[in-house]
Parts: sequence; structure tokens; C-alpha cells
Amino acid sequence: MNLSKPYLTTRSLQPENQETPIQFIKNNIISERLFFRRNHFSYPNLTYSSYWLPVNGHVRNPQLFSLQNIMSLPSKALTVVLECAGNKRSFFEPKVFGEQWEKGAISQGVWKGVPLKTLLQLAHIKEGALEVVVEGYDVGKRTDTDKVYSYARSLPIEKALHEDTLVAYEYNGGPIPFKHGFPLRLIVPQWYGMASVKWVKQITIVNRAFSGPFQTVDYVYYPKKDSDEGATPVTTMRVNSSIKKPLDREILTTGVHEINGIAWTGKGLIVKVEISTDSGQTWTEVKLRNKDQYSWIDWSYDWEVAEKGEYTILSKATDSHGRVQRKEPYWNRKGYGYNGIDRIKVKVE
Ligand SMILES: Nc1nc2c(c(=O)[nH]1)N[C@H]1C(S)=C(S)[C@@H](COP(=O)(O)O)O[C@H]1N2
Ligand SMILES: [Mo]
Repeated sequence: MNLSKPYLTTRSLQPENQETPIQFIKNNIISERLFFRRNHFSYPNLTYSSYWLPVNGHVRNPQLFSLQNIMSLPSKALTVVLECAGNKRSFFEPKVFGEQWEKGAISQGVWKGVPLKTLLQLAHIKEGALEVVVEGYDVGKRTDTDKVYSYARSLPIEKALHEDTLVAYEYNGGPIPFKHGFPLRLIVPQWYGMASVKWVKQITIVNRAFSGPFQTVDYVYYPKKDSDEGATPVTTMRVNSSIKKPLDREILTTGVHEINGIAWTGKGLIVKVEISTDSGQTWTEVKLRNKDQYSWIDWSYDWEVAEKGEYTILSKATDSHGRVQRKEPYWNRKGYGYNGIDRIKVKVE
């Protein structure tokens, strides 16, 4: 009997940042126990007996929704991959500061809720609305100032009105687990995880660009080390793939081994995953499974290896917008959006 089971990998305890042991996960619907946790502050103190969600700002009919109101509106359930923009940060060369995530700042499951669009329509957005600001209940100090901030992010109005941008209240068929945003969490398919605000406190429609620090200081690509020149906001996920099996530096015997992993993108669908077992000299297209609109796909390849030696195995995904993983990731000072071709090394003896 084998009783061993995977646990989260701890990156920091306060605030709590833990990654999913993606290499050991077979199921594509991640349970609460193994869902990565990414927090900027301590968990909020909420009193649920009086939970109301205001939708206000640049609107004609400001609203105050009860949870019951929200749950009585037409809902939808979507399987969505959430990837932290800092996923794989530890692989950047030269290295960058920030949580040193490996491959596990990513998870997915089924989120159910009401489209944000429905709430915005009930509030009657006024002409000239530019962005929708979503604020969480968690607050704290940042390292760069003494001011206290809440975690808040904005979405451009088009993305806020997208029919699959949800104010979610269920995860995998139950209430959203507390650490993942109970009772209400924004879910923004195709964008990096920072957009999916947990513990939603307030939704405000604005007619100018929102400039909170999680919008204009963090979650910005800074291509230069010493200046902010060329800064662009972090939004949709880049095309990406991860090898789950074998493990990096695993020792194998000659014979047939399954190489498997996942691939995902924030634009369109994954259309191709290629594997190389000879450091990139030759590539083979592999089998793809379950192409769902917003979820990762599984891929696998049976590798027959007859000769002993060391092998570098690579995986490279292509999406339906023709975006392909490159060998060199796009280096940026804060280490977001790493999507270099995935690489492991094994020894066959
Ligand atoms: N309120 C709030 N929402 C938040 C965050 C946060 O710190 N506070 N972190 C964001 C980031 S950067 C990511 S990657 C995801 C992580 O979600 P999880 O902790 O459920 O995995 O939540 C996002 N939403
Ligand atoms: Mo993140």
C-alpha cells in the first residue's frame, strides 16, 4: 500500500504563498488541498452575517447586492486555469527578485458564478465608462511605502463586459474555499491570476485609468533593469507548457517511458505541443487531450530509449494565434510571464 500523497510547496508563510506540486497531480480538477495560494497580505477578517456587494461609481443605478440576489441570477460554470504571472520566475536568467516560484503557481478547476456583465447591466453603466475596479477585503502595507492599501485591480470595460468574466461563488461544486476568496471572487479567464480578485468587497465603474499599486507598480512588464522604459501591463497569459513526468534529474532505465505534461494559453486554444529528447535538434508532435476553452490540455508521449546517457527533454506549445514558446523567455525586471520552452534533464542507466 502506498499512502504517500503530494502537499503544497511553501514559498512564504506570511503572507501565505504556496505552490501546487504540479508534477505529482494526475487529476485536472485541482482540489482545494492542492490549489496554489498567492497572497499579498494576511487573510482578511470578514463577517459574513452582513455581506453586501456594492456596484457603484460611474453608473446610473448604484446597486447593493446580497449573496442571495447574486445567487438567484442566471449563472454559468467554467473550467478555468489560473496561473500566477510569477509562475516559473525562478527560471529567469539573470535571476530576478520576488517569490521564487517553480512550475506550480498554477491550478485549475470549475468556477461557477454570475457574469460580471449582468451586475454591470443592472447598475446601468454611464457613457464614458473606461474601467471596472474590483477591490478585495484584504489590506496591508507594501514594502515600497508606509501607506495601507487594499488589494484592488481594474479591468478594461470590454473585458469586464465579456460574458465569461465571472463573479464566482462556487468552486468545484461547493462554496469557494476561504483562502481562495469566499464568498465572492472575480474570475477572469485567459488573464494571469492577479486579475481574479479574491474576497470581493466592492465593484466601482470609473471613467479614467485606475492607478493602484497592483496595477501600475506591480503586474507591469519592465523590460529594462535600470529604468521603467517600455513598461507594459501584464494581462493575458502567454502560450506555455510544463513537463510533469519524468522529474528533472530523474534516473531512468532503458525502455519505454511516458513523458507527459500540460499546455495552456491566454489566447485561443493550444493547437500543437512538440517534444524533443535530444536538446532541441529534432521535435515530435505529441497527442493532446481535452481541449477545453479556458483550461490546460494534457499531453503525453511514449519515449523509447535504448541508449544509456544523459538526455535533455524539451516541450514547446503553439496556440491558435500562432504564438510559440521560445527558447529565450522575455526577461523583465519583476519576472512576470515566463514562458520559455520547458526543459528537464534525465539520466538513463
Ligand atoms: N484580494 C486578493 N485577490 C487576489 C490576490 C490577493 O493577494 N488578494 N492575489 C492575486 C494573485 S497575484 C493570484 S496569482 C491569485 C491567486 O489565487 P489563489 O490564491 O486562489 O491561488 O489571486 C489573485 N487575487
Ligand atoms: Mo499572481
